[in-house]
This record gives sequence, C-alpha cells and structure tokens, in this order.
Amino acid sequence: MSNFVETIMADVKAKNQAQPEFHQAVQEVIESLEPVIAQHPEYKEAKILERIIEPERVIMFRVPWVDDQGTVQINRGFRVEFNSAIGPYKGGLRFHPSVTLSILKFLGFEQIFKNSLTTLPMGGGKGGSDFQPKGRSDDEVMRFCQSFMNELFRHIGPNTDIPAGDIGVGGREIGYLFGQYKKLRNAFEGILTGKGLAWGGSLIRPEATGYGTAYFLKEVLNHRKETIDGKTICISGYGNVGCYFIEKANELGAKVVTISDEFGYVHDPEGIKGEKLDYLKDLWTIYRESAEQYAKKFNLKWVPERRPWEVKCDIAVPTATQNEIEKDDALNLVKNGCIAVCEGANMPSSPEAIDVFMQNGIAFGPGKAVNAGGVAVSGLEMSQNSMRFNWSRDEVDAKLHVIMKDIHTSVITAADKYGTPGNYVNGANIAGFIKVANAMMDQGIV
Ligand code: NDP
Ligand code: 2IT
Repeated sequence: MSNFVETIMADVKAKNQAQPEFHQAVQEVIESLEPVIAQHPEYKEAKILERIIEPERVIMFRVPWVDDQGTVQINRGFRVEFNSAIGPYKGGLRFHPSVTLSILKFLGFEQIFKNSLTTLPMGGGKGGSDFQPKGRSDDEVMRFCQSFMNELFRHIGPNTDIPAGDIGVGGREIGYLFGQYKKLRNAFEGILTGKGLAWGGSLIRPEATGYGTAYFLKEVLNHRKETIDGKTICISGYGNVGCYFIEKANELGAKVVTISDEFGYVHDPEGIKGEKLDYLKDLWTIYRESAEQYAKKFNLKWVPERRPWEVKCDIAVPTATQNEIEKDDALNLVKNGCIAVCEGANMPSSPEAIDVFMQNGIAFGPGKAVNAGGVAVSGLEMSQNSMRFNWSRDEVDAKLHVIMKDIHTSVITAADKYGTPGNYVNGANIAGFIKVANAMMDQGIV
C-alpha cells in the first residue's frame, strides 16, 4: 500500500470502526484514484476524497411490526444518502438479515461512481433493513413495508432521494412501499423505481440489470476479439439479476450451467433455458424456495455448501452477494480456463480474488460498471415519470444497450489515459469519480 492510500485508509478505519465492507470498497477506489489526485492538485486542496468518503446523511430508524402470530417484531431500517453532487440520491433498498450500516455504506459509496458512469443525473444512496422476507407471508411483508415507509417517507421525494429494489426487494415490496408513501403524502409521485407497469413503472426495468450485464460482457469479449456465442457461463444466485442475465445470455448464444444460493449450487450441463428458465423465475418470485428445488425438479445434482466456481466454464458472472468469490474460487476459475469475470452483483469478488484475475490476464469487469444497467433504467423510469409518458420496450432496451456500450468505452478510455490499459477497475473508478469531483468543485465546500 502506498503512503497516500495508507494515510486515507488509517483515517477511514479509525472513523468507521467495525465496517469492513465499507473499508474494502473505499480502499479499492482510493487505490485507483492515486494517479488522478497526482495530476489534479486542486482535488487534493479541496479535500474531495476526504469529503466523498463521508456520507452527506445517514438515517437509522426503528421498524416495529406485528407478525401473523400477533407477536411484535422489531427491525432496523437505514437510508444512507451518500452524495448528491450530480443529482438526487438514487440507489436500492436491501432487505436481508445480513444488512448492517457497513454493508449499506459500501453499497451507497459504490453507487456514487456507478450512477455517474450511467451518464444520467443521479447521486448515490442505499438503504434497507435486516428484515428477512423469506419465509414470511405476503401480509407480514406488507406490514413490514408499511412500517418501514412510515419513517422513510419524510426523507425521500422525486427530487430528493429515489430508492429502488436490491436483494430481497422486488416488485411486491416496491408495491407495498409505494402504496404507503402515497397514503402518507397524498401524492402520486415517482419516489421509487421498479414500480409496476400500471402505476408508473418502466418496461425493461425488471430485466435491466441482467440484460445490461450481458451487454457489458459482450463488449468486454468484443474488446478481446472474442464472442459470447458458444461460451459456457457459471453464475451464482438465481434472483432478479441472475434470471434475466440467463435470459439475455441464452439469446446471445451462450449456455449458463450453474445457479446457487447460500446453501449450495446446481450444475446443469445442458444449460438453463426454455421451460427450465421459466420455472427458475417462478422459483424465485412465486414459490420463493431454495435453488435445491431446481435440482430436484430436473433430476440434477445439488452440491451443498459449495460455490459454483469449481465448475469448468469460459466466463463467470456472480449475481448474488458481496465477497462470494474468494482467492481459492478465483484460482479454481483460472485453473479451469475461465477468460472473463463480469460482476452482476455488487463487490462479489474479494480484493485477493481480483488480484488473481489481474495476475492471470482474466478480463475482469467490476460491478459498478457491469451492473449499472439496472440503475440506468431506473433513471429512464424517472424521466418517463417526469414526462408522464412511457417509452416502448424496444426504445428502453435500445437506450440501455447504448448506455452499456458507452460505459464500456468511457471505462476503457479512462484506464488508458491514466496508464493502466485494460484495467476495468481503475477505469470505472476514475471515470465515475471525475464527473462527481468536478461537480463538487463547482458547488463549493458543502
Ligand atoms: P434478489 O433478491 O432478486 O436475488 C438475490 C440472489 O442472491 C438470490 O438467488 C439469493 O438466494 C442469492 N443470495 C442472497 N444472499 C446470499 C448469500 N448471502 N449467499 C449466497 N446467495 C445469496 O436480488 P438481486 O438479484 O436484485 O441482487 C443480486 C445482486 O445484484 C446484489 O449484489 C445486488 O446488490 C446486485 N444488484 C442488483 C440490482 C437490481 O437492479 N436488482 C442492480 C445492480 C446490482 P437466496 O436468498 O435463496 O440465498
Ligand atoms: O445496486 C444497484 O444499482 C441497484 N440495486 C439498483 C438501484 C436503482 O436505483 O435502480
């Protein structure tokens, strides 16, 4: 670690104790930005880095609700409003028992740079709760969402902060949250994205993160004079990002052979397509059961307590959660001849795993570039809400495709310009940062 990175990280760790995921996300960005700061003394003087790592506002609140047995339950709710230099705070809500302030700060921090890369005017934010929707009835989820919104409503607004989904928050949860906001404010406004089509949603938003990930992967492979057609892909997860990534990868001629959850993985050597993919989508949105059910239904092997990265593949696309590819997983992928890793999830690769990819010439696309299609179409949903007008499926998909291509170009250009050609991590961090830093410079010390 250089002196520059060490000094900033010592401060970050002292001020944000017991927040390892946040430290990890900050360190990666700071390492990439060292050459930028060296060329821009004005950023150093205005303490842009020291300011950008401090959230503008963190809201933490009690979420009490009553379960189906009549028992009072208490969860913790959060919204991290990280940076509004280039637009209102924008980013998802995560409902998962593992949610902590550290996780939401890492996600909110990443979101600043991701949103900047989309070229749309959105600042960075993230929120959520340690609530576990899995195993809860629809009524329980509704009561929880209503209680969560009873506090959140006073902090968000169509020009202030616009949450969306993330792990554990899909169409059902966005519906309950929207309904409660509308009741509290007596206003029908675009305060959430990922809404239902009949009440302000955008076509392609459900598909956007997965499709965008596939579009980005296609660009990465083109850049290497490779194609996606005929490639074998391993993914983790099987949720929103995973299912729609599979759909688009199939359309582009690839074969996806694994899915996983926190309990293990399934290997389907024939590829997940047709009615199997239809079943998988229902498994996640309707039945809400473990990936093991997929193995049972199609007579496949369920591999408990292991990750899919031990299966031979050309490409790996994690779509589940943070730090789900560690050093040994990365070594397995290299040994098996993998040529590219694109992160559908946020920060799924540990720093040691990324080192392995870099040292072995694997094309590595970081989440903040690869999975930016989701928030990009959220931005398009906001535009449509403001216009009170809807674009067609083809129009939104075409815009998404262009945005993903443009992100690839700006990432590659920034990596070249700052002396690390082909390094998507540096390129994404630098390209995302410069726009936000310049906006912060323009707006003074606030
Ligand atoms: P979903 O809730 O739809 O799906 C999450 C998937 O990940 C499920 O298959 C879930 O399986 C699995 N998963 C969750 N936690 C763990 C865990 N601890 N270990 C292993 N598997 C786990 O979420 P999304 O698809 O929306 O999000 C997936 C990832 O993509 C996240 O990292 C999210 O931040 C990122 N992302 C999402 C975007 C979006 O628009 N939705 C946009 C950009 C990034 P199970 O719960 O059964 O274990
Ligand atoms: O991580 C992400 O980019 C998301 N969960 C989507 C955020 C959004 O506002 O659409």
